[in-house]
Amino acid sequence: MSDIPDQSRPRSHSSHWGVFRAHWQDDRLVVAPHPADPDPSPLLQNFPDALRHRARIARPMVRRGWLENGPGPDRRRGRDEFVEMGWDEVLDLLAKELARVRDAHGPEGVFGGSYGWSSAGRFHHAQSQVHRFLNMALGGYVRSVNSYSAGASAVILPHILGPFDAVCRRNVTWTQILEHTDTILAFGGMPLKNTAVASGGISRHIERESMAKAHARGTRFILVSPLRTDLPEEAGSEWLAPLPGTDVALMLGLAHTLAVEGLHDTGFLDRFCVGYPAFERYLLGKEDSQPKNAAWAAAICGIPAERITSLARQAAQGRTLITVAQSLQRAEHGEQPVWMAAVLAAMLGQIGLPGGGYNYALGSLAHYGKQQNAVPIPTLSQGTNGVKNFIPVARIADMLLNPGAPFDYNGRRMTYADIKLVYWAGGNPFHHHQDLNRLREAFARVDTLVVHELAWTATARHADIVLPCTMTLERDDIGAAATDPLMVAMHKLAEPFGEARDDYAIFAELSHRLGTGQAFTEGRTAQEWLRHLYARTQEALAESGLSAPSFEQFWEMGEIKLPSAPDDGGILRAFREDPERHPLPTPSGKVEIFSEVVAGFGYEDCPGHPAWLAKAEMPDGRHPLQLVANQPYTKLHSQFDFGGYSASQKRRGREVARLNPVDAAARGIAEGDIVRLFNERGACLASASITEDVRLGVVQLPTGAWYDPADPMEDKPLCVHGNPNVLTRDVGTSQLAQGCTGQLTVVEVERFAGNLPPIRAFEPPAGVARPA
Ligand SMILES: Nc1nc2c(c(=O)[nH]1)N[C@H]1C(S)=C(S)[C@@H](COP(=O)(O)OP(=O)(O)OC[C@H]3O[C@@H](n4cnc5c(=O)[nH]c(N)nc54)[C@H](O)[C@@H]3O)O[C@H]1N2
Ligand SMILES: Nc1nc2c(c(=O)[nH]1)N[C@H]1C(S)=C(S)[C@@H](COP(=O)(O)OP(=O)(O)OC[C@H]3O[C@@H](n4cnc5c(=O)[nH]c(N)nc54)[C@H](O)[C@@H]3O)O[C@H]1N2
Ligand SMILES: [Mo]
Repeated sequence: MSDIPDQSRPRSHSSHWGVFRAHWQDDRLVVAPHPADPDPSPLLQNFPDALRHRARIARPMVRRGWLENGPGPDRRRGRDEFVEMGWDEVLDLLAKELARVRDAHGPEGVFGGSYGWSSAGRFHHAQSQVHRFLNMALGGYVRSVNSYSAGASAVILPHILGPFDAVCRRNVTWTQILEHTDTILAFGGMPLKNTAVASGGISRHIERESMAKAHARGTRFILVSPLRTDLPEEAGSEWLAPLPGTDVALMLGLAHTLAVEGLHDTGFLDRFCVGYPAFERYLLGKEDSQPKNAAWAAAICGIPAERITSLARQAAQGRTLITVAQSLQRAEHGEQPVWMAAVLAAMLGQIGLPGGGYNYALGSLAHYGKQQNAVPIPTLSQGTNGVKNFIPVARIADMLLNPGAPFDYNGRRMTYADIKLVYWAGGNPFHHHQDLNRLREAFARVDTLVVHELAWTATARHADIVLPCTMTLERDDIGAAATDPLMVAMHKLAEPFGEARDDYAIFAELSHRLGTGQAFTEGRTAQEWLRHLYARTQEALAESGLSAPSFEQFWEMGEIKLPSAPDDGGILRAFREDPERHPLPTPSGKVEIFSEVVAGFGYEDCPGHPAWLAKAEMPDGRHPLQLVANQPYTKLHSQFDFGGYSASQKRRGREVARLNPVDAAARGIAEGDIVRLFNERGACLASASITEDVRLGVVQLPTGAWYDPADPMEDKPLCVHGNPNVLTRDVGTSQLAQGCTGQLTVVEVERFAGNLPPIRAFEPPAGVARPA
């Protein structure tokens, strides 16, 4: 298994962006999508060049200042040289440092949240590995909860409808849409670039053909978004472009029209919901004398009042599905659009009907709109974390900068831990976090930062100890996701780069040094773990009376098809069919249009019913443009930014920023010009693309370009490559959820007239010998 017998024979593998087969031809890996995938992702072509790219990390490295002065706060992180070290020596050093922190500060001094997507394999899943290791070797770690994806929605949805998965994943499917849906009102759209991706893997990209078929049958798609490209041409959509961040006002305008024209379903509101009367008083302006009518909404969001009223009437006819992209809640007061869309769907009375109601995040990832598997997929047990303290994931810099300070989260008053050591494996905070110059300051405060990486990301460059790990193509694994019918044998396709080791092997070695080797490995090699994890699915298949191939057979076949659970609409359908027998898991058992629990928290930034709340940051004279920092088209997050497809879509080596012709002309910006985007937090360069597909007043720069400071010695260096997170604001969505708000920020853009600085993001850092 683990050696590579016949390199010219295609072998199966999987990634978050698709299942594929690969073989070697003339010293080059040839990657071909799964033959049954109707719309494979071009992201697959990031693999071949990535394997042996100079950005890979060849051997363990230790930061010179840390080595010479020992652990401690140090502003030289990200500015210092590195020293190469052999594996035995570096593992001894790290085991000693872990023991020091454990003994002096306890596991409460270690942050092991280690947020990030790493790779699709279920065993070599870095985040699971690092959590398991820290639980067993140190007794636990300060963890993070929720995600950058769904920071606000994951907290608000259980208060108002039910668990996140019940609203996103086990709800409306594309099959139901094809049969039943007349209108889809898609806030933030359903861009095909986003459904290219699902964590754990995706074998068939069905969204393009599903939208084409639905459109052909007569489904009307209405795109509410600053970018026309947020729905594909196949959907034949109408495009409405409100000012970003103002969707709640638009939704209230729609709701007001429904209420005053008697188009709302009072039967549904009475029987299945609580709190509509209180919300309606707000909607009609009974308390603040401001009805949230179409004219009021139009003045805020920029969609004409007549279109708002006609859209409300249209939505009240036939089967209507409302979707809200994750992006809308990755912004200040991100809880509000998630909640308000649910209220709108409740007023339309269609929650729980096939193809109707509300499916939060449908179209944001390929997980949603699919059927669940009827058998469990492999997962690695993480053990038990003895530390109770945690942060909402996007509060990382706040925590490191303010040890001991209080903060609010979902009704609790909590305290930030005092972190001495940060351990990261499988994520890239210099990709995912906001206000990167502030993040650099935060990382300067800890004693030790340890990073396992396959390439020289900015996070690796800011570490004290950098351990090179294998990438997915360099090891055997099993790919599977709860909403994809294929479980994939991920065959090793290449030898590890340089001295890179699997995360598992690194943690096993460290565990042995810390005396917890047996607990961590349970005496299994990596190959034995794969068989062990496979057995769970195999047994479930056998119990269901289905064919349950042996591990050897599975490995040889390359994939097995898993059975699906019925397309039954989940708990929302069951609730609609019999609300007494199947109440929702909310406090009232019903849809909470007003939540006593949320109101009881007393948060001004998240009151007891959805509301339009003024934003701290809106475009103004100094920063007149709204930056949309969305998911990239050419990669998953920052992964393989140095890969062939990602590189081919850059211009003069930089990320592309898109803006409207009117905004470009006003600034003397021409197609292909290098521009500087800036605000008081930072600045970055990008190549300008001018297009009517972007709303007036908006500039769009996707995330994903590796942070590349012109002069790392500066406190707020210019990022020459186009990482928008030097511009974004590091604040929580509200006291309720404290989610990430990276999607929107205000900026100004100008033509960059200076000499173009070189891109160095993919050059190994100073002091590192080039691999032979
Ligand atoms: N401004 C702004 N910021 C955002 C967003 C936004 O919309 N706007 N979106 C946010 C969202 S939704 C998300 S999910 C986050 C994503 O943030 P992340 O998940 O942190 O981003 P990735 O680039 O996927 O990071 C994964 C890292 O793991 C490494 N890796 C891959 N395989 C392995 C492995 O086997 N072992 C180890 N040790 N490492 C491995 C990769 O090289 C990569 O550096 O970004 C968030 N940030
Ligand atoms: N190719 C690719 N696909 C991905 C990812 C990736 O990195 N690359 N990441 C995956 C992950 S982890 C996640 S969580 C999902 C994220 O899914 P999302 O968060 O939904 O993805 P985004 O692309 O950030 O945003 C979708 C669109 O919302 C629009 N938008 C932004 N702000 C507003 C607003 O205020 N109002 C309205 N109406 N629209 C707005 C933008 O035009 C944007 O293109 O994507 C997944 N899919
Ligand atoms: Mo995400």
